[in-house]
Amino acid sequence: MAQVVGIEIEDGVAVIVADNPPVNALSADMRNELMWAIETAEADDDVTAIVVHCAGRTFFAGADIREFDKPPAPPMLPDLIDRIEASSKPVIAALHGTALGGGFEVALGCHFRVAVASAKMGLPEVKLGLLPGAGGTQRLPRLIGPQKAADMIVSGDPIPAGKALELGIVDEIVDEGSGGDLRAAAVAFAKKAVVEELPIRRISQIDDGIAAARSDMAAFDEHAAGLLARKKGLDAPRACIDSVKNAILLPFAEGLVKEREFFMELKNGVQSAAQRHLFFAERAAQRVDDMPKDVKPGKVDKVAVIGAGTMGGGIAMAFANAGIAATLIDVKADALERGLATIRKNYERTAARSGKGEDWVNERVARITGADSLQAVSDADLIVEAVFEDMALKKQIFGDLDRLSKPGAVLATNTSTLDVDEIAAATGRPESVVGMHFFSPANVMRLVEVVRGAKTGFEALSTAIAVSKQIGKVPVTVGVCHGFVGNRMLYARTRQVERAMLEGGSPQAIDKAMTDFGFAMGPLAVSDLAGIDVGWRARKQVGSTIAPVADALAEMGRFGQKTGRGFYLYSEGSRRGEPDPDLNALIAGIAAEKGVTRREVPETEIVERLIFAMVNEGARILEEGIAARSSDIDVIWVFGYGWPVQRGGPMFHADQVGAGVVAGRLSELAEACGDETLQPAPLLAKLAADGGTFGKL
Ligand code: 3H9
Repeated sequence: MAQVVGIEIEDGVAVIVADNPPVNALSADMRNELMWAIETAEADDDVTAIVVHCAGRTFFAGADIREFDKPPAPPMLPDLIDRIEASSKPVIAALHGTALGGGFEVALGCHFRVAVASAKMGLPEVKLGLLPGAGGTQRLPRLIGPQKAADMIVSGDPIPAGKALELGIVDEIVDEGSGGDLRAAAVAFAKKAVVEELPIRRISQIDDGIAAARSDMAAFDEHAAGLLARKKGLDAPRACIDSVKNAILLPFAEGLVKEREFFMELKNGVQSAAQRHLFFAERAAQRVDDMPKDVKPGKVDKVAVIGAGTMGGGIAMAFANAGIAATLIDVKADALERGLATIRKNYERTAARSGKGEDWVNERVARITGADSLQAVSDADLIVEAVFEDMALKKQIFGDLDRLSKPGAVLATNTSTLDVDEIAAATGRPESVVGMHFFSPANVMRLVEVVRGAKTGFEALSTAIAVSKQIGKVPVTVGVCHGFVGNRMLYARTRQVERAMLEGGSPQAIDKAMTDFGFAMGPLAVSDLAGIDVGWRARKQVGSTIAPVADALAEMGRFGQKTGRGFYLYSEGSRRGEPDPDLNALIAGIAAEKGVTRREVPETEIVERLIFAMVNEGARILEEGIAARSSDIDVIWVFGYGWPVQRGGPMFHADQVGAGVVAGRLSELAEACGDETLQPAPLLAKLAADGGTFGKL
């Protein structure tokens, strides 16, 4: 019967080998066969100990997430793990790659753990809107104490094997660097366990770590409150804490039952569905459906970034952080000097905050070299132009790059709005030109919109995608239009933010509606932070009149935080905006000029106006083929614009609300205010009529 699990006997040790590429997910087949294997090995009189080992690149990376949308199939993972733990013969987990989620829980059900030094382990379920549902919240606190367990479970971040050894999670580390072999080491450990009669260690029966916590629950509660403080709006972290608390207060079996209840409740809820959607959406976004299989991305060892402003500096840092040498080019010597100084200052600030030393700063700074002439692009594999948004200047630069860069170099523009095809036409090699739209601050924000021009070649495209991944970004391929996907939808939202203000919604009410929806900051507080002048200048260039209130503020020199006045007022040195009592009169004046009648605008209407307008623009973007799939739009908004993960992205959210409801409300709003852009896009109208969903597109 075995398809994914085999048993190999070595010197009386049964090595259970699981092989289910790519990540050895614990699918129903896998659970079934592991149950068979453990029972077979235990029943075999010639077997004295058991090793659980995985073939391929990793130990089990968790439950099979795709199964969560189907009815549960036995054996359930907690039962399998209980069975492993109950074994009368010592069971040793041999860990390599990433032992995550249910995979790590299998390891915790084993009696001992041996790991290669490069292994990582952890419980990332919270990132899928879940809690560990196969004993993780009950066993880990018993092994390492509830506070440290809560740290791992609530953050979801994996830890390296060395740290796991320190915490007492792992019993032995195998150094592959000096020729160590994991399977051989695990078998040797198993034999030692038999010969030395090491007591079988069932974590469910350990009480030491939690006994101390039981006598000081206040300390745990305080620690937990700190962990939850930054998880506003998310259900899973709270459940993680409640379940760890059960580990302290309840017998193991009862804690396990409650953990299962939490797990099922979260799994069936919309937050986890949203976060699971994003897990697969992030991976799907990296695929270009018509990319021929034999296209290989070019190697990028050296990057040149043109323009030493905030964006260029951030981009150079993003490469330097990943160990790629970058030349920062600016023809203005003072701008270059300022740019390089800012980079050093940024690294020093990070080092001071995170306790990193001078060496760390110097190492990164040394990867970035300054140059004041475009000639310095000559040996770069990838060139990213990041000068300000001026088509004539960009065309001139790309003409120069055509002459100066080596054949095969990828020529990327970081434009956030301009026509990549027009820029590419300034060169004699448009197939090498691509957009790489980073988001500010570029060393932090993870999204890169990879803009595919009409003539962009597959090699350049695949290199831009691969290098973005290499530097830890989330690349999403988009087509050419004004603002691409993210900013185009942002403009649609800005138009409605402004309309809501003119009709009577105060900046505070609008920001509150969006933070209640789940955004960390409202759109107007963000404008004040980023600088109202940024959008104002961009709108002036294209003659856009969508933001009369913001434009009026900018004309008055009210640029936001940097001038102490914007949509809010900021007292000296404060980043907390206070409402401006005079702003209402200014907005009312603009409304009167435009003939807009003012009224009370309810919060629900603000949310619908802003969010549904984005969905509508997203539908147009899909229709035009600017985004390849609706889930790409969700990834862009989550990773580039802080869309709340628990709402899965604008298109996922629209499916939750229903296309019919979205289209209906948009028609009503369009009617009421005469804004034709609010009329449902043909695709949205079609989904509404057919009962369809964006999720299928
Ligand atoms: C859990 O365990 C719940 C339990 O507590 C309780 C249960 C009762 N399932 O990321 P990659 C696919 S929750 C299904 O590109 P990498 C992935 O979609 C789970 N599929 O590779 C992709 O498919 P495709 C807790 C999965 O090397 C392919 O494998 N575990 C799963 O960059 C390659 O993935 C996690 O949350 C899965 N569990 O990174 C871990 N994992 O080629 C989730 C991956 O069609 N996984 N796939 O696009 C990861 O974090 C990364 O995949 C990993 C490898 C680090 C393992």
